[in-house]
Amino acid sequence: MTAQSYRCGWVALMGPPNAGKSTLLNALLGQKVTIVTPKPQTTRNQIVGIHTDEAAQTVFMDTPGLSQVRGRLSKAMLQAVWQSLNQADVIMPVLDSHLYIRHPDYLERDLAPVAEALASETRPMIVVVNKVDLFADK
Ligand SMILES: Nc1nc2c(ncn2[C@@H]2O[C@H](COP(=O)(O)OP(=O)(O)OP(=O)(O)O)[C@@H](O)[C@H]2O)c(=O)[nH]1
Ligand SMILES: [Mg+2]
Repeated sequence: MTAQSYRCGWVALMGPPNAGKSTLLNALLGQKVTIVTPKPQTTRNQIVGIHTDEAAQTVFMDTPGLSQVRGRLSKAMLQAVWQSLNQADVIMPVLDSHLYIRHPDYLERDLAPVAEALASETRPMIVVVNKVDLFADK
């Protein structure tokens, strides 16, 4: 491999609280770098994990869950989200698919702050449909 073909990029994991962003980051890195709990709003600041392989180095940024419920997200938490989004080359919204199968009415509510944040976005996005292990009919 030539030095020119080695790639480096920043990826921001973002999305509603409890979607599994921190779990995904730990899984991608193969080690625990960020806290995972069943409680929403666990991630409170910007957490970064670096994945290195022969082809690329990827800096993954975990962010606090974006919630529509005002007051639940402190200024510092919101700032951590914007800081990560500003730095990102690629944005990965993470969604708890099992939640929306059980509660389709929650989808619009949860997506509103995410859609608002990404409304005029032109960078590449990878939407992660998470927690598919929780139902049989994929
Ligand atoms: N079954 C299942 N559970 C998952 C999966 N990913 C995450 N979880 C569970 O979902 C809960 C929330 O996971 P977190 O990774 O803390 O979620 P988060 O999006 O970082 O949450 P905040 O930081 O609070 O916004 C935990 O109980 C995880 O174990 C998955 O793919 N499948
Ligand atoms: Mg988290």
